[in-house]
Amino acid sequence: MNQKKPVVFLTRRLPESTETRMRELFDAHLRDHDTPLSHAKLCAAVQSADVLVPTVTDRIDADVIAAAGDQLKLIASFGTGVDHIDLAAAKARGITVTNTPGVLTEDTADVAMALMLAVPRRIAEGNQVARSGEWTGWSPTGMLGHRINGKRLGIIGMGRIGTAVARRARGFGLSIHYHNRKPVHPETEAELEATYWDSLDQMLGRVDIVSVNCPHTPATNHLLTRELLSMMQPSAYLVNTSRGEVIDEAALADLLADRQIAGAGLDVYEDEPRITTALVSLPNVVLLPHIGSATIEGRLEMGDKVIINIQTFWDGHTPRDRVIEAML
Ligand code: 8YV
Repeated sequence: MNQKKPVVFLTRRLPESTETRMRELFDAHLRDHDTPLSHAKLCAAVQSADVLVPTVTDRIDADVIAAAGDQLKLIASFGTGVDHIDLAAAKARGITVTNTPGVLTEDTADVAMALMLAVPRRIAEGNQVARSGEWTGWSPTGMLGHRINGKRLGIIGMGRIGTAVARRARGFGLSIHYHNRKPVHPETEAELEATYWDSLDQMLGRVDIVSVNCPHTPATNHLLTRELLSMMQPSAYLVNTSRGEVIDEAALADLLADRQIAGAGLDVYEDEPRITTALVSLPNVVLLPHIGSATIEGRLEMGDKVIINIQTFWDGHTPRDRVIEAML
């Protein structure tokens, strides 16, 4: 057992109770302000830290890993996605990477479901009309959207979040279709009465709503190319709560503008926090600022996971949330 407290460097402000516990347990270096760190400051931080706690807003690339001192042994990320970390470079330097899976599943699925309802039912537009002072009253033909019940949902990536989305969607009368590297357990498939599509393009042409729930990895980068997006029905909607990079965003904006896709609900973007004006100017999209996991409860549980991962590692054990490249 390690007697010395690890030097733990946090790149962002975390919930107060998480920071307090980190101060008690570790030699924690906390930020005064909650702003993303520059690349240069990240490189400086890893020169003396035993443990780095980054978030999705930090690019832990090969240069940052190369700048790390030999004492850096753990990158304990605050979040589930690990596409901001060069896993191969970390592995080559013998640095363990952990994340916080499981605790943001239900929250993210809620936001996916909210977007699935908001876009076809024009909830965001309705909110604007109601506040504008220009609402002239109920009309038989006013603000008509499209029905959710009875439609087909196509989920790309049937992991924890995809499955949680499917469970919610069933309650709204959607039938479940999914594309995944492999079919889910037969019990889960039976529970959800889900149909597995080995071919993504076949599925895309046959569903009414597409929900992107796969992680962003080299294999899923621009998985939804212009060609694949063009296979969606013109009446179909797309929802993304995963990572912007899974979709060719420029192609999506073009297809939405041309009404070759009816609408989209997006929580994530290719170049966050920049959102392309091509998307912002469209009336048939609902845009959120990456709030899929943004609940107080979720953030506290993420903080707990980070602490447990660091303590487990520092005590000489393998943290349960160790990220293995092959899992992605
Ligand atoms: C997190 C996310 O809040 O966990 C993820 O992968 O996308 C977010 O919802 C973020 O990553 C924090 O680092």
